[in-house]
Amino acid sequence: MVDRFLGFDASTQSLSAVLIDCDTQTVIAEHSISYDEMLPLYCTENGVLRSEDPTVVHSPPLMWAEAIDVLLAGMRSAGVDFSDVKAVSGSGQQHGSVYLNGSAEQTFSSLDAGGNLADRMKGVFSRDTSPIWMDSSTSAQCEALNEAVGGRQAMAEGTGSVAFERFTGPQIRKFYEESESAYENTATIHLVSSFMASILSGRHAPIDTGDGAGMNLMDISKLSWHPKCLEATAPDLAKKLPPVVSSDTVVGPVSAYFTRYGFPADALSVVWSGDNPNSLIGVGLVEAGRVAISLGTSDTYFGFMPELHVDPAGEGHVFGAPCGGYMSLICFKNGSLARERVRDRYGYSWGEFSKALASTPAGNEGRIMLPYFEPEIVPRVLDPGVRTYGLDEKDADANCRAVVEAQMLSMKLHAGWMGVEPLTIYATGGASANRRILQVMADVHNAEVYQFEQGNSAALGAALRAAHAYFKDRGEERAWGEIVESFVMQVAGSRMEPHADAVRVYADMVGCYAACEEHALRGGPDPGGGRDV
Ligand code: ADP
Ligand code: XUL
Repeated sequence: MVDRFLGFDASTQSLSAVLIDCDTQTVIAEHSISYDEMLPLYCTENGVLRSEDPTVVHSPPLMWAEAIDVLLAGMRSAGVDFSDVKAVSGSGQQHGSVYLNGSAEQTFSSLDAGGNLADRMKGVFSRDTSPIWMDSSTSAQCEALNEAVGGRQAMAEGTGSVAFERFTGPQIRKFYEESESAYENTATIHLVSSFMASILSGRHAPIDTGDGAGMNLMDISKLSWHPKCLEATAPDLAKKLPPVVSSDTVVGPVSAYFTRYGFPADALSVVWSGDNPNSLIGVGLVEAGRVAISLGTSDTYFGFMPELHVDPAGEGHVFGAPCGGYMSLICFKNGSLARERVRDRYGYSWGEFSKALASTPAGNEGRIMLPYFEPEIVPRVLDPGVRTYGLDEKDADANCRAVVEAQMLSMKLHAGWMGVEPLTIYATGGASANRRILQVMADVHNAEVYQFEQGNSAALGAALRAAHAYFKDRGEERAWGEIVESFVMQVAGSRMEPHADAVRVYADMVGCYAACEEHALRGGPDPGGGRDV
């Protein structure tokens, strides 16, 4: 018998899938499509739609649906065989919300009644676009929600995070305030994860406790909807949200629609989760003490957290962990796209960017950049703009180093509340392929850093969750350690050691970086050389 499992990753810029075989303990296939390239009709740039207001960032949910067809058709023509797939799950970019009218239920259950996914799904939306995690347009709603539940601390203790602009609750409230009749027309509100899972399942799928925690709507202790938050957000919200369930819930068999790609009729569809909870599994962080840094569209810093405690400064988040317990996380919006902005400004390739890192000294001779190309999540910056200290815009190599050092120093500065001084960091996401970036990571954090065989930890984590849920459903539950051990493999020889000299430089520099933040964001004294670009 062959036990194969498929994990999707519906991320900001692409849809990917990883097919694993639990018997041979191998990754069988891995495919990815970029929305901009493969679905140009939706006119996205880096997977998103911008508007005149830079704080408003949406994506078309119909594009995500169509991407499933494009990806699976591509995999089939590349010879990938789905006939032994036992279960499917997935990973969604977190916080984004999808608004469906009352016809969605019937549509999900009759996907195979003719046409492709995009044809079938066209009429189901009560809102054509979905606000995503990059949207920061809901400050007023955040303030109102924090107040309604008894203040920032009460919101953080109740839901795992203070109200954040990109979180789903504030976004829903804004939609209700601005488009009341469209809100009333909305029968169901999904996350990206539960929307995609609904397509795979042919019925409304629930939301798991990993992704549900990114909404400011879920009680983080009880792992169920928080009545006070729901009430404060919008009328009748309880009726519009799918149930919240544990991350190993089987939704049902995969929709009959997918037999056209060769999926067996009895393959199971398992609840999806957010990309960060999936990555926790996909890098094997099922125990405390180590952390992972994902360098994707966003940069995230996260770890397993056995006991619940929230960030008193209100910058971090606590989500449910798919393996039980919790995970802590901080998210930086100016991740890969900020590195790309600097790289592109000087017409560099990634190879040249790496050379720039190699040819400049740790600490950049005291030159510092605050890389707020976009509004930033941590620290909270609503009014974007890059600030530099002693850095000459014409010095291309120093600017490349400055953006990477800023990102790593900012992580170091803002992750203290998690209470973990990591000796080992697992690096994942697209930019983790770049070893020069990882050397800065190792030096700033004074930790060894490993790369992984499978760079897409979110899709791999989803496939591993599908496997865990499948065996549990059969009454043959396997320990998480057993599920992840053979797949979560560090690249042989990828271990990066911190360099003692650089570690000393950064131990001093973190204070200077904090002083620059203080000056730029809170009117602290000018640490010298400051000017904006
Ligand atoms: P997502 O969060 O959307 O899943 P990925 O994890 O796939 O994103 O990462 C995509 C990003 O990886 C790209 O935007 C690109 O900037 C970055 N990237 C890819 N290769 C390199 C490289 N060699 N060096 C630095 N960054 C890279
Ligand atoms: C996490 C966050 C991002 C998105 C997109 O809170 O906003 O990491 O999940 O990757």
